[in-house]
Amino acid sequence: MMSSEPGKTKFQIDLRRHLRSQNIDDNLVHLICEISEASKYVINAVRTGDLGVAGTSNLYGEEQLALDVLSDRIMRKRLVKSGVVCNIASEEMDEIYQVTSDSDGLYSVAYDPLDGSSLVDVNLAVGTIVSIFAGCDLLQEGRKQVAAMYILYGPRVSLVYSVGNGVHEFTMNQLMEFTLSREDVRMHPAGNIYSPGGLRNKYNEGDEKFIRYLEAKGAKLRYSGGFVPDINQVLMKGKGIFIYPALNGSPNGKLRLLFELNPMAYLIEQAGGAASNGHVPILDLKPESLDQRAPIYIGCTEDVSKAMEYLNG
Ligand code: P6P
Repeated sequence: MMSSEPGKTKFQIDLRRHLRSQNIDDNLVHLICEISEASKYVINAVRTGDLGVAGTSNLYGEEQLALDVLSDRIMRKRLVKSGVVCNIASEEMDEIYQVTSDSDGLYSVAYDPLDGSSLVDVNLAVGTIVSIFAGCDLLQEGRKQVAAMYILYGPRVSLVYSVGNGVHEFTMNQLMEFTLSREDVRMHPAGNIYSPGGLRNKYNEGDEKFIRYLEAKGAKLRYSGGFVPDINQVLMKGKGIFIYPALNGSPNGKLRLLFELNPMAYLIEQAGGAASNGHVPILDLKPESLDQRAPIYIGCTEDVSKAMEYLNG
C-alpha cells in the first residue's frame, strides 16, 4: 500500500511513482509507462480519427477499422522504441513481431490495441488491453504474466494495472497525467450485476438456467458490448459477473485468450475475484495458438462458482 507522501494526497501520486513503489524491475516500470504514453495517442485517434474501414482483416478474419490499424501501429511503434521488448503479439497482427532475439531482462507483450472499436462510431466506451510476460515466450499460461493492464477510454480516461501486488486505478487529469484514484481494488464475494455476452438463443441449458437464477435474485443486466468497460464496471463496483459462454456453433465462445482473457483474468484474480472457462481457471490454460478463444466466466468468486454449478450440474 502506497502511503501518501508528505504534502501529497494519494490523488497526486503519478503512475511512475506508484510503479516504483511496487518493487519491480526498472525495465518493467519503463514499459508500463511507455504503454501509458502510447494510450494518449490512441485517445486522440479515438476522439478525432477516421471511423471507416481499413480494407484489411485481422487474424480472426474480422474486418479491421482504420482505428484498429492506427491504434495497433501506435502501440507497436512505442513498444519497439521502448528498448525493453523482445516479442510483440497483437490482436490486429497475424504473427508475432520479433523486436530482438535477446531475452535478457526484456519483456514480451500481447495486446488488443482498441477492443470494441466498432463501438466508437456510436460513442460508447472502448479500451486497450495489455498482457506482459518476462522473456520472449508469449504462449505461456496467463498465471505467468508479470503484469496486466488496461486503459479505458470513457467519459473519463482510466488506467488499471497490476504487477502482482493488487490492482490499482489511475485517472487522467486535465494535463493528461495519470494520477492514482483507487489503490488495491477489492471485489466482494458475490454481486448484483451481470453481463451476458453473445446471443442468448445460442446459450446451452446450464448457462440459460444460470442467467434465470441471476434474474430471479434481482441481479441487474449491465452489458455495453465493450469488454473493457464491462469488466471495469464489475471490477470497480466489486460486484458482479461477466460471461461470454460457449455458444451453439461456437464451442470456444468469442473472446481471445492472449489479448482479452488472460490480462483481465489476472486483474480480477488480483482483486480477489475469479475467472474460469467453465472448467478450469483461465490463468491455467496453456495457449496453443495466438488466435485461441475460450468461454469466460469472470467476476465475484461466489458468482463464478454458481455459474459452474449450473454449467456442470
Ligand atoms: P458480442 C468486442 O468486439 C468484443 O471483442 C468485446 O469487447 C466484447 O465483450 C464482445 O466482443 C462483444 O461481443 O457478440 O456481444 O457483440
